[in-house]
Amino acid sequence: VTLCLRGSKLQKVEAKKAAAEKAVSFVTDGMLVGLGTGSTSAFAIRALGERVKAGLRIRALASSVASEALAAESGIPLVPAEKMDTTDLYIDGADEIDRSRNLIKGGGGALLREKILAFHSRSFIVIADESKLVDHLGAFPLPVEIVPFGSALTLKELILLGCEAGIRQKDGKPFITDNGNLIADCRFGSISDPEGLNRALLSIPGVVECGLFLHPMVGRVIVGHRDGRVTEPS
Ligand code: A5P
Repeated sequence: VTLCLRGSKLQKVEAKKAAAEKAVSFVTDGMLVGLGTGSTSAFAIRALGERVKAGLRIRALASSVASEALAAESGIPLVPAEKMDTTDLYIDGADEIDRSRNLIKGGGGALLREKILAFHSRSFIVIADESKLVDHLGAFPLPVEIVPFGSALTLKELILLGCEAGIRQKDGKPFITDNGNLIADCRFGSISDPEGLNRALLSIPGVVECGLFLHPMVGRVIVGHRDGRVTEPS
């Protein structure tokens, strides 16, 4: 059983890597590239670093402190935050992807910076292994970034929208985002109207952003499979 589990984990890693490498093959000289956050994005950052070492000339913007550190370690030239501009290509993972290319993101807690970079990109490629494809969004708890001030009241409002919600914890303490905020993980079960929910969430004072990345934000979805193939679901 242990060997089997280890094997399937390895295959998942290969699937993520295959999707990441395919997306990185679209990066060309002179591009400003947005770097996502999470384990799949980490493969993309490392693959991009390899291409930079081989002579590719690009600059990059990172969606989290962790991705910034990985990019620097991988030799990718980074643009300082105050010189931020629209990226030519943004590459990032997702927690769930539906058939209309709507996403849930933020499992890693970086959804705010990710959404800013995704919004201000000329092209957004989502990379994932096949386990992220779903018929309906919502089985994965929707991450919502909220400010600490009044967070108990904000949480009550979130629950009134029909979910079970809790403040994300890490090592026995509330998880704090790179922006100094909290994450409320909201279990809606199945989200039938993502646009309506996005609007309702953003109308609550104290909500900074939510992890719904909705069509037409996403340009392409590249899915890696356990046998190493990559496909683009239509
Ligand atoms: C980070 O905040 C998230 O949006 C990630 O993109 C998402 O959680 C996917 O992460 P993995 O690639 O690690 O599954």
